[in-house]
Amino acid sequence: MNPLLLEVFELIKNRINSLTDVESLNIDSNLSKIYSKINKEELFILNEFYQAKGFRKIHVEVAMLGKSLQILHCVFFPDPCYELPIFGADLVVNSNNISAAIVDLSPVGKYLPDSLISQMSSLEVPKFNEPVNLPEWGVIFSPYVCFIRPVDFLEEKLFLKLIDQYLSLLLDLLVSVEEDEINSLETMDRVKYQKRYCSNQKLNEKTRAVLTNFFGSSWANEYINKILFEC
Ligand code: BLA
Repeated sequence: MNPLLLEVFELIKNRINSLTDVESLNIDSNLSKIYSKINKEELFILNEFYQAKGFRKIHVEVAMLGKSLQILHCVFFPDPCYELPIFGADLVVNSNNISAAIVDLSPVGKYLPDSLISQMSSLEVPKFNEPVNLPEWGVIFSPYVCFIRPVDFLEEKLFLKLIDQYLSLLLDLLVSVEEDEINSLETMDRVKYQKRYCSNQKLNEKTRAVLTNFFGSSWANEYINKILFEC
């Protein structure tokens, strides 16, 4: 596996293990470990799901599709009773180059919480050499989204550090945030924003194209709707 993906995977797993009341969620084993071989290309997907205080679902996925494509996908979907952003990261490796690296703490309201805005704006985000433009559906991301193509090992390390800093801000926020009632207006509004996050992510034609190419369109649709962005 690509070393950066492995490091990101380990970093995220360590953060998950540090959560309060963390439990792994069982899913259909046909979907947690996927293996298939098509036209001599081997396909592996590993999915892990967790739940913890403050998070309704945490999903980490590693996919190795054929010889050249590797993906690390991770989303921390917050429990909507808490005013916590959605942590999301996606790293795509194409023929041993990181072709896309994105990380964000995305709002579940019009804006991120004020305290988070001040912390995120005071982070020293490096000036990466190859920023990538967001697609139209990317309006779900925060102004602090980082979407780049790392140009060298140093940038890979800096991106790894940024992922860690975003996770650290998220988990610090969890300690101070109050739990709202499940039927409060605030909670219901946050549910609405999580749904919008998922529906916009489903418009990612690049993800759909890759999954369709390897597994066919009906499998890809079901996987996107039920595993990646079920809400
Ligand atoms: C882009 N996602 C991509 C790309 C591929 C995938 C191949 C294009 C990379 C490139 O331009 O070189 C593929 N991503 C996958 C697949 C899975 C996956 C197959 O997760 C899962 C099996 N995507 C997310 C999350 C975010 C995200 C959580 O899953 C953000 C936090 C973002 N990926 C994202 C964005 C793009 C992308 C914004 C660029 C899309 C575009 O330019 O149209």
